[in-house]
Amino acid sequence: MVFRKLPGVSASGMGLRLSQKFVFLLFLSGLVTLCFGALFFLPDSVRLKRIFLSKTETQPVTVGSGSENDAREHLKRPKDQDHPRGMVSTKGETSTKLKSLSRKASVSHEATEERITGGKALEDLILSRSKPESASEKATAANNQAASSDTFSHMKFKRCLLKPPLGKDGGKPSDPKTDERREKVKEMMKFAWDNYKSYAWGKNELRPLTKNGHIGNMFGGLRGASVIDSLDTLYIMGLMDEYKDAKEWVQTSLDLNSNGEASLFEVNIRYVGGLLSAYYLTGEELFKSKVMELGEKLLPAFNTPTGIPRGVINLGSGTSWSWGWASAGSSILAEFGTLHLEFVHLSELTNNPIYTEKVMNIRKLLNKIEKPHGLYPNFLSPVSGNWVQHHVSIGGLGDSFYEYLIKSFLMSDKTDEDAKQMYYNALEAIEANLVQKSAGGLTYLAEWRGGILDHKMGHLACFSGGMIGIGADDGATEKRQHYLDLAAEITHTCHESYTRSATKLGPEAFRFDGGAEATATRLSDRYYILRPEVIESYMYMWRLTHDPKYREWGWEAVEALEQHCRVDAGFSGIRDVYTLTVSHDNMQQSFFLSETLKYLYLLFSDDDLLPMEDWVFNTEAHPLPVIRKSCLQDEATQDKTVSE
Ligand code: DMJ
Repeated sequence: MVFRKLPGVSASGMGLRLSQKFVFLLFLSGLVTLCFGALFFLPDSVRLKRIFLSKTETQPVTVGSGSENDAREHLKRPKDQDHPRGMVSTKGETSTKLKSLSRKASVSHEATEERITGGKALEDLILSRSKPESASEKATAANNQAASSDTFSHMKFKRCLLKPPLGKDGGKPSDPKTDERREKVKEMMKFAWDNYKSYAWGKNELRPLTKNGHIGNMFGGLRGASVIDSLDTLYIMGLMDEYKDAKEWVQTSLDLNSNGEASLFEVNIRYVGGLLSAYYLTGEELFKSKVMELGEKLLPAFNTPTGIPRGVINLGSGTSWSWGWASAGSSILAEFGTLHLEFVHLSELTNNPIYTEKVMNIRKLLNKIEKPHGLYPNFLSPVSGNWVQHHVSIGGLGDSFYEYLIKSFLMSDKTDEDAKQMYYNALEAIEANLVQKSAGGLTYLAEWRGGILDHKMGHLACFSGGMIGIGADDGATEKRQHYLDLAAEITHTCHESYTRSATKLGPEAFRFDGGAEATATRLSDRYYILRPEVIESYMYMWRLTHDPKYREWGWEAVEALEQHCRVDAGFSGIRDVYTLTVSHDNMQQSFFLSETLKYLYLLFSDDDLLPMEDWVFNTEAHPLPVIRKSCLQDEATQDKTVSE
């Protein structure tokens, strides 16, 4: 028997009976287990950690940026090595210990909060660790492991905000008429959501006429775009039952293991942006682990000689390529230039600099490259890093690149000086080359084709009123009023494009030539697909000036949407804004729930709902918090002290 073989002591020689020997050994092994376990569960000790944790786990991550090899390396790395290497905290011991504590299961947000406030959370952490894993817990175990490398992210961000995100009373305005209007917008959201839920649950968009769902091919097999795009809107509107349904869908049905071809840009602004803001607003770890898993799947798109990502990526294999319609295999400015906000936040959440490195590499290249008249053309080769065509537009293909420059500056707590400089330089070039005054006195942004102006402005370009407005404070002091005036003039022109149509909704593009003034002259430009940009500018201009006309203009849009776009089972785009016999396009776009209705709701809310000092909206209107580095570092130090 094994007892007899124990070296040194002969159990039988001590005259013990078999049952006594068994009890003795049981006691001995219990003691050993207890001592060993204590090494891990007792408060952290640097010395013990040095002995028991391997060296690699405490090394800061060092990853190169933007090169083809880095991305290939990333792809080659076996999955199980990916997280430990990629997600290791660079901040030292506190997070390393927490990581080892919560290896197996997700650490609940509530437990984390209690821990910070000195409650019994350490116990909770240990208990949650030993709970048996459910199927869905298993499915996200890898992410939870990474997510827990910095379990305090949400609390840290919350403590670094200047004001409560939802204001005093959810932004409820004191004026009854405005409140009534706000309630109307909330009702529209509920109607749009309920119909999506009834007829298209889990699909990407609702088809309100045929009462079914639409999947499309923009999201590479990912589903539920309307769910992800709605999470934060439902939450800020206080539609909590609906929000809970949406959250549950994410928990049970959002499958990120798709193998289809996705637009990097669309997945980033809708899914990454939507999950990030849902996480920051609610603190639900579920959203954090999902967004971390998704973020990682996007990295191979940067696998190009320049690090400029291609437009399309297969989310399963990581292979990427350019859009067939983009000239000479080029990448699109508005696509690769609209990743910065989300990717910087991915680095914050994961403690992994790789995401920031990827977008900083894009920034560096764009800053360095020669620009015709200071303008940024819309097509760039991801292979050579040169412009492919000299088409410049503040509307489609270019738009959100400019938006992300100024917003990167604002989101960095006004520390990202390069972004600021690039933004104001670009704006100067836009003013010098593209800003025009029509015969009728309307200010508009023309497009530029190799030096020749095309006197057309797209609906998409109407976001620029708001953008120029929010950037007015940070340029040269003497230009502040000038920028506010320019922002107001552009917003006015966009409003004109609405008032000059029969439906009071604006066309996809309007022109200022051949006698036209803010009207579409081509049949193919007459449609309206529930886009937000004009209303987005009303919202910003309202916050910046409190001129009541912006709320009135917003209300005109609500009435027009109700009259022409609301159908039995949701809201639909229309084919021609110039006729009252409307023809519906049978599509309730996910950005209608994410942007159009959210901006309307904010327009009729007090300014303390998602205050602009604390929040920056991504281009799909998902709010992301300002990153206050010094505050966050202080918080990290405090967290460390608490844990020691
Ligand atoms: C949205 O997905 C985003 O606003 C994007 O930047 C541009 N197009 C749509 C809305 O029109």
